[in-house]
Parts: sequence; C-alpha cells; structure tokens
Amino acid sequence: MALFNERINRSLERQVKLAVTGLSRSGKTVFITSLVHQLLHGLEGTHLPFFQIVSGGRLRGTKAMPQPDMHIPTFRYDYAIEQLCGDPPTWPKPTNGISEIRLAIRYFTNNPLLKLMSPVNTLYVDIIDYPGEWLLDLPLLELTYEQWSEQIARLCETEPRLSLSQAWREFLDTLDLTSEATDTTLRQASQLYTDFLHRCKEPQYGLSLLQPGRFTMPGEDLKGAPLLEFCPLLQMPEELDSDDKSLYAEMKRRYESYKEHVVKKFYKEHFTHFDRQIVLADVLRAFNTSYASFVDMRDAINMVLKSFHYGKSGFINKWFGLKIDKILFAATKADHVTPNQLPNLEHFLQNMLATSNNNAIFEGVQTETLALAAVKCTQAAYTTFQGKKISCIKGMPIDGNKPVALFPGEVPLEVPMPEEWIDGRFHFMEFKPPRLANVHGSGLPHIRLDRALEFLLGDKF
Ligand SMILES: Nc1nc2c(ncn2[C@@H]2O[C@H](COP(=O)(O)OP(=O)(O)O)[C@@H](O)[C@H]2O)c(=O)[nH]1
Ligand SMILES: [Mg+2]
Repeated sequence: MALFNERINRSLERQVKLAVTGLSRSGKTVFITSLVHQLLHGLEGTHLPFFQIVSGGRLRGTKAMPQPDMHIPTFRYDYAIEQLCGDPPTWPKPTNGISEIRLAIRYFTNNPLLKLMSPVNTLYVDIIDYPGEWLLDLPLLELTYEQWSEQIARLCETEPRLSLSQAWREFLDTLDLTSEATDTTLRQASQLYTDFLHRCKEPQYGLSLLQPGRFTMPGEDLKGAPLLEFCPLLQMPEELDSDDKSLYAEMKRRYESYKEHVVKKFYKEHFTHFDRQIVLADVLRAFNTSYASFVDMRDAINMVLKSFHYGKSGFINKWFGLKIDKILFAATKADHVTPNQLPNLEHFLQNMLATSNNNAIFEGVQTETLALAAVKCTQAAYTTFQGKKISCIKGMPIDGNKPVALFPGEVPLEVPMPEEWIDGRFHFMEFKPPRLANVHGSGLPHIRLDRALEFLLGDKF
C-alpha cells in the first residue's frame, strides 16, 4: 500500500526530491533547519513575501513525516532546532554524511484539474543533505590511478600543499612499492595522506579541492573501512603483473574499487533520483583567507558542477540518467555583509561560476544565483566615520558576549588580483545565532530564503 501511494504521488508530481549540497561548513544543516522551520511556522505569511504559496495565503500547514528511503539516515531537525532556538542559541553540530527529511505540505491548489478532485492537496518534499566533497570524486571515474596520482603530485609542488604534505611524502620515500603489500603500510600511508587533507582544510589554509572526497567526509557507513586505505603515489614502478601482490598493485586495486563501490554507488543510489538541487557556497570565507584558498574553492565548486553537466549530457547520463531540472547556486551567510553589498555578492558568485554556468553546459536545466542567509544574525546599522555616514552591521561575535558594529568590507565585483588579497582587507566575522523572544511564533529571521523557496518549489503548487 505504501509503495502504491508512493507511485501515485510521483505520477501526480506531488512529490519532489530537493537535494542540498555544498562543501563542509557552507551552511547546509543551517539552511535545511531554517527552511523546515519557515514552513512549519509559516502560516501567517508575512516573513516569506516572495514565496507565493505563503504570501498568497494558500498554505494550509506543514508536517514532518517518516521518510520514504529507509537506507538514508534521518536529518535530525529536532536536534538542530533545539540548539538554534536554545537559550543561549548555538549553531548545530557539524555533520559529515548524507541525511534526509520528508515534509508534507498541505495547500489550496490553483490547478483546476486537481481542484476538481480536492481543493486541498499535499506536496511531499524530501530534502536530502549530502556533502559537496562527494561530488569532487566524479573526475576519478575518468582517471586511471596513475593519471590521478600525477595530478595530486603536481598540486603538491606548490604551497601550501608542498609543506603540508611533507610527512606523507617522506613516508612514501621510505617505501619499496614493488615489495609485498601489508595492511600496516597501507593503513599508515593512507592515514598520513588523510592527515594531510585534514590540514589543508584547516581555516588558515581553507583549501577545498581535496580528493578522494570520502577521506575527509567518509559518512557513517565508511568510517574506518579498508576501502579508504590507499593513497596516490608520487612515483610509479615500471612493471605490473595481473597477479601482482605488490604495494603498488594493491593501492591501484583499492583505488579502482573505491571508484566502483563508493563513487558510482553514490551516483546510482542517490544523485540520479534528485529533482531539484541547491548548491551552497561560503564565498566570503575565501575572502578572509587568501587568494590560494579562493582559487581552490572556485576550482572545487566548478568541479562539483561538472556532476550536473555530466548528469545531463555526459557519461553519468549514459549510465544512469539524471532528472534535475532546476539548480540554484547560493552564496550563504549573506548577513555577514551590509545589505547594499548583496548584489555584489550575487554578481561575484556568478563570476566564480562563469566557466560552468552557461547554457551549453546546463542543457534543459534552469539555473539561478542568489545571496542568502538561512539565519540572519546581524542588523543593518549606520555609523559615522570622518564625518561621513557609512553603513555597517551589528551582531554578537561568535567568541564574544558584547554586540559589535563593523564595516566588513566591500565585496568586489571582479576577482581581485593575487597581490590585492592583502591581510585585513576583509573582516567577514562569524556571529552567534540571534536570541529570539518568540522562536516558534514565526519563522527564523533570514535573508532571501523565500526567493530560494519560490525558485526551488514555487511551480510545484
Ligand atoms: N551568520 C550566519 N552564519 C551561518 C549561516 N549558516 C551557517 N552559518 C555558519 O556556518 C557554520 C556551518 O554551518 P552548517 O550548516 O553546519 O554547515 P554544513 O557543514 O554545510 O552543514 C555554522 O556553524 C555557522 O557558524 C547563516 O545563515 N548566517
Ligand atoms: Mg552539515
């Protein structure tokens, strides 16, 4: 019966799978939590002016429901909202895998056909949270172990990777790749390589292009699995027999099995079932860090986007087919800039995506870019500086107990030259979530979340 209902919902297009991705700390958990909160508490219609079903008074109510996919962990909205709405409010704990939540949205339909059957209808929205890092693995499918190793070796020729990879590279130098593989050596090599990736990720380096994606974001099912115990090599031995038991041959086998059992599996089991996608990017973090961090993030995001391109017209499509018809790219944490900087932030994101986001690549997919804040933690304010009125933002810094007012810097329209990324040019500070008097009386404060909802779901009602 459940399966039958599931099919009916799908055929009447009353079900939509909305996938949320982005690199770690880009704001996925907070975005989904706020989105669910907006819908659960959104009846009065004033806080989502651009989401027409709400502003037009057609929303009857929303309920969280048991999810349809039993093999995916549940998105813990209950935990996240408890933290965000606690006193004092705190940010939800970081997550590192895939999760899902189903919402049933009851609404008055405008569709004359559906109206005949029933004036009140239900749209089931399955929201899936998954790490953008997993999409960085797509290029591996087209690379041999040797080709991939060569790419990593090249990346490690320049700073900061050159210094950060030193311990791992020195260990590789001690190994005889033609000698028989042992579990201890494989484990040690992969551990040192994984440590290197984690160091790259530290805020002061802020690197994003880290492969394989599961080494830093294993997800619950793969933590500590032998499948993750390999690493690229900096030099390759000449010969390789098919029954070779050498370290080199074993590394290569594990790389191939990672591609087969992890990368392909993800595309087949999850990616191809998504209807709509939002890709979140914390563009401002790169500004705070360095030019190298920015370039790495831009390359990583563009690599993530290749999954959608290949899904529509390339090799993924040939294997599995992809349904996604709308993609929204969003610059998150837009409450870190003054309101007059929002257009610049959107423009800058468009610029970052310029190589991927064109019609030729996204055949038949509608795309849009937006700057948003899922939870607005700052207020716009004004201050005078040398007799001039300048706009600033006011909020509670993440590590303080007194509100601060600051001018965080202008978001440039074009990518600054490498020499222009000087220390202290930007102060995109992290803030605590706001304390609210009546957290369940209305949706959480946000910036442009209603526009995101209208783009992603508006046409489904
Ligand atoms: N000011 C502000 N900070 C945010 C917002 N969304 C996320 N953050 C910050 O970014 C961090 C990471 O967010 P999270 O949703 O856990 O990222 P995820 O790893 O992509 O799931 C949070 O702990 C907050 O510090 C937002 O809308 N506004
Ligand atoms: Mg998360």
